[in-house]
Amino acid sequence: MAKEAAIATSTSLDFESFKTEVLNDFRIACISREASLLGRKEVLTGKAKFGIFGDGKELAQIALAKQFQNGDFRSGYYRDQTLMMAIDQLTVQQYFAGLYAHTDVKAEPQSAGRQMGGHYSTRNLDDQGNWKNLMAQKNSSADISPTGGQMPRLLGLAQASKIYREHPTLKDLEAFKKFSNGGNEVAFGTIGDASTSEGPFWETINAAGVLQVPMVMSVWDDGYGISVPREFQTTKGSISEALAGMQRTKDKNGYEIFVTRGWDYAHLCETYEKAVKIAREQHVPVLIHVKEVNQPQGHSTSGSHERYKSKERLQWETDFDCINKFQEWILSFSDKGISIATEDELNAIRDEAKKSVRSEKNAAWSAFVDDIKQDLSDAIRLMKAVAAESPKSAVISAEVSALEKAFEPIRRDVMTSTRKVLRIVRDEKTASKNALGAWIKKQLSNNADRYGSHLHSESDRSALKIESVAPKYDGSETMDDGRIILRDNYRKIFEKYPEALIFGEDAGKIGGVNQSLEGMQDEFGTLRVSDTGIRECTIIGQGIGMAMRGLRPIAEIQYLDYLLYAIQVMSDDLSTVHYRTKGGQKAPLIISTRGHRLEGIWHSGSPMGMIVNSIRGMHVCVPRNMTKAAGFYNLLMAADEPGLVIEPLNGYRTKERVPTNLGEFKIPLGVPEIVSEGSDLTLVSYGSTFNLCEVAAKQLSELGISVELIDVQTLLPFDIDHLICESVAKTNRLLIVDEDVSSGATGYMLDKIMVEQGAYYHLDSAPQTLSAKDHRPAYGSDGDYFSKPSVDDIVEKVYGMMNEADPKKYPSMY
Ligand SMILES: Cc1ncc(C[n+]2csc(CCOP(=O)(O)OP(=O)(O)O)c2C)c(N)n1
Ligand SMILES: [Mg+2]
Repeated sequence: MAKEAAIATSTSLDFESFKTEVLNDFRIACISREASLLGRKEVLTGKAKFGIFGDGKELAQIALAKQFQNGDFRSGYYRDQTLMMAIDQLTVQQYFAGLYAHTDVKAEPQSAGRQMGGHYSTRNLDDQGNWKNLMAQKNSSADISPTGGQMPRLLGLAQASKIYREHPTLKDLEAFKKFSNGGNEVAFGTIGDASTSEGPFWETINAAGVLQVPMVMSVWDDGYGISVPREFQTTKGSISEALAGMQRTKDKNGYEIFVTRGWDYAHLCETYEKAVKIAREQHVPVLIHVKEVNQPQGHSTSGSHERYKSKERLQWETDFDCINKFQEWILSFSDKGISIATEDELNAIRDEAKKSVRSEKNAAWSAFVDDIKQDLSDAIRLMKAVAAESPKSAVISAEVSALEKAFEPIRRDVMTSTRKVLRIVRDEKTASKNALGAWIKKQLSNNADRYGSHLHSESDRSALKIESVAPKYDGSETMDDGRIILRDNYRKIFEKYPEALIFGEDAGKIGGVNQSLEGMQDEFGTLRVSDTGIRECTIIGQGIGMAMRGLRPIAEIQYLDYLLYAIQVMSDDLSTVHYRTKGGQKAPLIISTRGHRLEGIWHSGSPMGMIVNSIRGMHVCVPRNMTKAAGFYNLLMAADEPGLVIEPLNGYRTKERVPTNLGEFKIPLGVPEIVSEGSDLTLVSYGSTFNLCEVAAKQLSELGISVELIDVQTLLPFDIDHLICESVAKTNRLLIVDEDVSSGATGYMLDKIMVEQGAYYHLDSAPQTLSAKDHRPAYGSDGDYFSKPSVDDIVEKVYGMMNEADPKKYPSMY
């Protein structure tokens, strides 16, 4: 590109300002590069465990950063250090703190040491868990490692701008000014060329084109995904060619697609300026294919690129090193008698970058080590005191001196030594032993905070702190279909929360396949109640991104069976966001679906064991009827964390009493309901099988068996106050019933009740479980009968347990 044009595109800056800007960009590029080079050394010398760096991607990110405004969001991946530095959201010291896994959030604000280096984020919540003013800062959603995993949420981050621009009331409400200024914010996505092979990439790209959201998608195309070249990844070996059909035309919406090169500073700047303007002003998604991006150090510290790159390609990495190219470009100005800088001046910038990065790295290391030093000196002092009082002082002293001599000891070394010493003196009764034991306990608790806090909200709006409100009834015993209770409850939610949105397959125009949203779109508009494509993964992504920008989305997944398409993003992204930022970000998304019963292999699923084990960090509600479901929605709306509500599929047309306080009553989480009291056996279930248990309990009472019937109501959290254990203490027998596979959610519940709650102590019979068959349920009512627990199965299972206990009273049936 011509130099004059480059100057002109720089938003008509005068030459001095232009020069300053260019040199500042050069400086950032050099600093970032030095951080990559030194970062690799830190890993190779053992000071950090793993390194993955942004070398070679500097220029494109600097060009992008120029267009990044306050309120904008990034959803990217591990190569984006330069972007984070250029938008002032990452210092070099913080960068190294991340590499070392410094657990102090002040030193390492990205994740407080929880994530590998190279995983970036901004702190969007204050210390109390409340939203900061996101319009006063540049924002990055927290990265995750699965390649392409940043894509679904990117869709929602971009869609939030559209909602804020087009929503009839939100833009005028003071409370939402911290999230948007009339929807002018852009969501910037970044991805590597190889990761565009992932399904979530294509799903997101298509959905953003359909939705027409302000998303600027950059592909850093360095030609490799670790060792696998682009030709094995992408049709035509080019993502922009493969996506060319998405290009918008005069009459049809679509994408604006740009192609540029990773070493061409002027063209990059020009491209980003044009591209972002289109996205920001017109809400049109944009793809920027940045080709010819370098990878000077190869993929990561896990291997060397000499193993798989040709000599020519390795030579190209040097010849087209983007910083060298940038330097050439700067120097070429002098041909025309205008000078940005001389070679000496540029070399001075490089030298200065080297020095400053080294000194910031040293500062990060000192801060990291200092944090551990205190623990180390306390541990040594306490162990020495133990040695002084113990007859085994020789072996303890050896342990102490090994720790004293250890090279760069970490917390694990300190803990291992102290715990070993405590074991050595386990039979001694000395004050020093007690002091050491107390100190170890305190350390375990401190480290539980360092490494284990913030899986859930710790704010005032934690779901566990929201007060429950019982459904009220006016005594008229009005009954209606479950779906009507849900629908009318949704209406109340939508009136109360202007930021509430619901979307999913068939959720809009027809009001859901079960009519639980009937008429909602007419009443609240297509922006708030909308149909989506068939794309469960990005329906959740829409929800995550919008929830990160102050909206309250309810993402509809048509059937529980299809949640599997979304489980990856729920597990990797949604469930971990609060934890992986140590409370720096949240996404209070509600996911609504329906499952259990019905018929056929893919319309009757209840894979609850898989679900509860993959989404720790979320709440999982398994209501047995729609009043309960509505109560969970109301509670989750008042809270600030994500939850999944699984409505019982066969409950939409079942009549229920209609509460008078729709939208207000709230069912607490983690509190089972003892639906009927009994003395012979505790029968535990949830959702649709609970209703079968209720029928079975009546039949059992005719057989002279008194069952205490408990609905667990939520699987995550599970029975916080151990009510089930109390029940078992009374009945001394336990049967758990559900329609997951064997050892699925029944195995989970059994562990909770027996191990965590200690109910084994009260048992007179072996605890039992009754679940569905391990095959998927066959179609039709007979398929259901022979695949899932029936009332007969439940009755006979309970009866069998009683027969074993008292065969005289309960003679064998078979
Ligand atoms: C889902 C998933 N599969 C595999 C990996 C392992 N992995 C990490 S990076 C990477 C290559 C990604 O290449 P590309 O997207 O081109 O990004 P680049 O590293 O080249 O910038 C792979 C396969 C992963 N992190 N996630
Ligand atoms: Mg690549």
